[in-house]
Amino acid sequence: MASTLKLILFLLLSFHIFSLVSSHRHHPLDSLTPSEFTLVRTIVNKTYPSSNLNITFQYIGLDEPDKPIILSWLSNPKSKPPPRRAFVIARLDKQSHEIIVDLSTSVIVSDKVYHGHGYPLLTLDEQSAAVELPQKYEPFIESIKKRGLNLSEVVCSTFTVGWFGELKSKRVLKLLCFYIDGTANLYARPVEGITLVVDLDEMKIVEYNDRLIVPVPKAEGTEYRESKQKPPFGPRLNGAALVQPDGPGFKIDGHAVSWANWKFHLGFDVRAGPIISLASIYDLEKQKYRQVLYRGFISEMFVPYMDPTEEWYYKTFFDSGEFGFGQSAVSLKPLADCPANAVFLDAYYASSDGTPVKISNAFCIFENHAGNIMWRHTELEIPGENVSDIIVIVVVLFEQVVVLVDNFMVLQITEVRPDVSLVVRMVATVGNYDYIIDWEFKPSGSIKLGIGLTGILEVKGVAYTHTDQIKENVYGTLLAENIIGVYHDHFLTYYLDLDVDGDDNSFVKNNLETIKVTNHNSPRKSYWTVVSETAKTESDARIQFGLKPVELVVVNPNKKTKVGNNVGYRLIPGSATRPLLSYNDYPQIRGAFTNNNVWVTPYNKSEKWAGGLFVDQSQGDDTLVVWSLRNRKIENKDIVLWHTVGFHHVPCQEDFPVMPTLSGGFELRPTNFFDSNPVLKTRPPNLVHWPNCTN
Ligand SMILES: [Cu+2]
Repeated sequence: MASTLKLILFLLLSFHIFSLVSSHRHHPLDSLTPSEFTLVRTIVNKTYPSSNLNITFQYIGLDEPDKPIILSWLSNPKSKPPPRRAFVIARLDKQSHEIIVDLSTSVIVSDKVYHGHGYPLLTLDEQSAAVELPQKYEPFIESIKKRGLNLSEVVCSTFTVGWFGELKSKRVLKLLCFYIDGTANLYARPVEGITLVVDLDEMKIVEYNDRLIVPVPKAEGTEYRESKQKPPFGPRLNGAALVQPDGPGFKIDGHAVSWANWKFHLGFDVRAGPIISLASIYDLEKQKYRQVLYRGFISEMFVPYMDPTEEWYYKTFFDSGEFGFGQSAVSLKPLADCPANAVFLDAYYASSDGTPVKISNAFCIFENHAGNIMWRHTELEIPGENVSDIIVIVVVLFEQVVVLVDNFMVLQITEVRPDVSLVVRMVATVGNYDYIIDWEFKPSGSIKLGIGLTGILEVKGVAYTHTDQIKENVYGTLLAENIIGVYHDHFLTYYLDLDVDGDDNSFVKNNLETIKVTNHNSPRKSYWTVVSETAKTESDARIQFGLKPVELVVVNPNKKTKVGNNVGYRLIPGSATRPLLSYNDYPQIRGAFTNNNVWVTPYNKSEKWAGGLFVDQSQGDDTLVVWSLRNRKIENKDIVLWHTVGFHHVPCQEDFPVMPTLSGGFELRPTNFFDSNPVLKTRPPNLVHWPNCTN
């Protein structure tokens, strides 16, 4: 009996060891695993054992190996992968520590105290603790009573305070509170006029201001839950089925994804959210994969509100660096957030005490059959000959038909390729707003980076119930009775380390310029042509959209197509939106990386976060703007393209009580990268036959 038990134990143990071993076979760019988070926690806690030093982990993420190390590993992926390291930002004794932990040797490689401006990412735990404080704070209880509200129906939320010229500041955040009586849409019912300031190191309320009483908007009309809606319902939408009887056309090996002609690595970071690395595309002619993007992610998101009054002026958020896009990732709902053919992946981050937290279904990956056309042509110009030929042609060529137009007979050729793409999706719900982040890979070589804005607007309570009553500046749109949707912007800055067919690239501005015809050889008076300019240094590559027509291409000056063009990838922007705040306004000093839509920098591992590593209450001294001032050489170098996509948001009534998705984004598109159309020889996808259906 005992020996049987031993055998079972042995088998269980071996299986456990085996599963550990197999789960430790990392790609060097894999995000940290739960056991690695635990290891980091153990190592750091062991270094600071004193229990009265209340250590909190504000950020733990992969300290990715240097690029040359990854590239050399890639050339021989069977070789030993580079050592795994974690980068940690911890708060300890009111100081921010930057710690690097070597996970293979369990050793702290470096630990330095940060003395600069700004503070790290806010953890969910400290925000949860902060919002509990008002419930026991006597002046607040009094203010709520004064308004005739029920304290148990009041919920507070956290808001970063920004920076407005203070020389020194404590690590604080502000709380604003909302009334949830009769609705799940708490953001629609602000208890306006009260501001609380919480010191996060002390975890106590240090400032309180009850400045004015404004009617709390009513609950009626604020619900978004289906179960709470009353008839009439509509518009009615019919369902559709999406089946892939042969399964998905993509493969996921760990976090490496391959599909059609693409392969890439999908990582997750508590701050950035999704990180796409090592995206390369298979060239059918050259019979090999060719590099496109070494690494891409959303580096920062700047959301300044346009209300300068006491309760609102500071609302100038940096959603990625203050709240964390990854930390804000929510579990995706199958069949709703993603289609039926989607595959879901979980993600992990570390909570403030360092223990791993799982976000189930944080990503979905799916083949997108959106009903779009990849390419097509109908040819009407080829004359037909006689009817018997026509019949032969129709039978043999299947897609070719013949039409008779006014007795003139033509052979009509139609070729169509339906578009299919691969989408990687994550949704970050940063408080009231929901951001849908899509990376879409197309067989044609394009990468479309989509961003969808939905969720609840940040609104302000006012006394007005009709626009006729408004005689002052209210800084927004009256959306419903007592509710103003305040004007604001969303600026998303993407980090795009393009490696077009190799890591040494150049940035080319193809200016479209009007040429006047001055001689009399042509009846034309003008035309436009392309005048190319290669950016030599960083200052040549700062672009504001909308000023003049230009095509922006990242080329590999060392690689040419058969006919001699430099291989490249072009940036096709979505909109020409730029900040409207004065350059010397404090929020814009911190968000100055949005002053240009495009920046190009030489690759530097430490330059990741456009608004700086410590963004909360930052003073704008560690931003993309400051790095770029060095005006480094960028021609035929390993370069990084930074692109800001902006939205000026003038709220409208349709955005209330929940906002239909507003979509934006941009495209990275091959430009003389291939020798000809890379999807010329793509066959239409196989027809799918329903398993038990004869008709
Ligand atoms: Cu908005």
